[in-house]
Amino acid sequence: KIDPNDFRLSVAPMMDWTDRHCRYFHRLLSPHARLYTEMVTSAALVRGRQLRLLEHSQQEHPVALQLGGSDPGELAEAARLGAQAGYDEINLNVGCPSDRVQSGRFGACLMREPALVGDCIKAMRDAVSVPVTVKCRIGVDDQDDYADLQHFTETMLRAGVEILVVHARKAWLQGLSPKENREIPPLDYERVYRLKREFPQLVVIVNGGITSEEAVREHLMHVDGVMLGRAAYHDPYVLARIEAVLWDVTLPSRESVLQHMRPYVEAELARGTALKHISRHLLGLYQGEPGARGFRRCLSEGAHLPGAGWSLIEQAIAPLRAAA
Ligand code: FMN
Repeated sequence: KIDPNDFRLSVAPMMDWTDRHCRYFHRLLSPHARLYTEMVTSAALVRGRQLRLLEHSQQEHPVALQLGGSDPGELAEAARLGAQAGYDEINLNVGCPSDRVQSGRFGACLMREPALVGDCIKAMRDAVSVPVTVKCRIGVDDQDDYADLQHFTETMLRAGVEILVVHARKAWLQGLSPKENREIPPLDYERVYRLKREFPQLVVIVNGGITSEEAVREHLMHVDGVMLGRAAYHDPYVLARIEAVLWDVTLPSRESVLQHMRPYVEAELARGTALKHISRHLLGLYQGEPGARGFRRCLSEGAHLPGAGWSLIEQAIAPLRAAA
């Protein structure tokens, strides 16, 4: 049985960003947030047998695997592999507009084919017992009336979707880069709120442009959950502030969060992971604080040097500690 409370806060799937190191860090900042993997294509898992893409640590839970694809049989098999690997949720990407993704017929272009998405969802649901969820946009190209979103949502509900994440802007499939598609089409939160009013049984999560705990509070008056993408990456401490507000816990210091990374970093270094693959996700921790630039510079420059280890992180914090 799905508890909407479990979906109040999540961190968006982001290619090249939300890898397992990043998710481990975000988990320390927010013990309750739902974390999403980068998108993994069903073809990579099923045809390519790239099962290493499913690697994650036990501390990441609750963690969702995001899949990209449009072949019901292949997605069902990929979902099964994901559930078997321990993921708590399987999410289908129906919102990503990049060219590469369109050529394989998945991502946002699938909003034009709700029936096909419905078939994918049914096949995935038959294959796993964890929730199967969808992440979509409010529209694509000229298919951007509320009625289009309503029809898409009805089809998802019929296919058994109980949780829908909606990036509150449409995507232009021609002419805009993926980055422009995250900035240019205007945000329309009201459409997402309306969806929740009209489909109260559906757990609705709003995404797009959310950057503060105040904004989170406001959105939660209208929908079940919020999903943060870029803000969580560039200013990760916002996750701790939101956690403190939503779950009424005391705010940990930035430094204590970093110190909790230490055993993880040391274990990863011991298995041969280079520090830079972990430290790049930490660069924004002091965003907005005095000394943030020095911290960022020390970490980003030092992490490329051979043999970089935990002492580099201590070195990056030292001036901030002295200032405090
Ligand atoms: N959305 C997906 O559904 N799957 C992805 O793999 C994915 N990769 C992304 C990579 C980057 C670097 C960024 C910035 C966004 C990506 N997105 C992807 C979109 C985000 O999940 C999110 O919907 C979008 O950034 C809007 O939320 P925000 O304004 O909070 O960043």
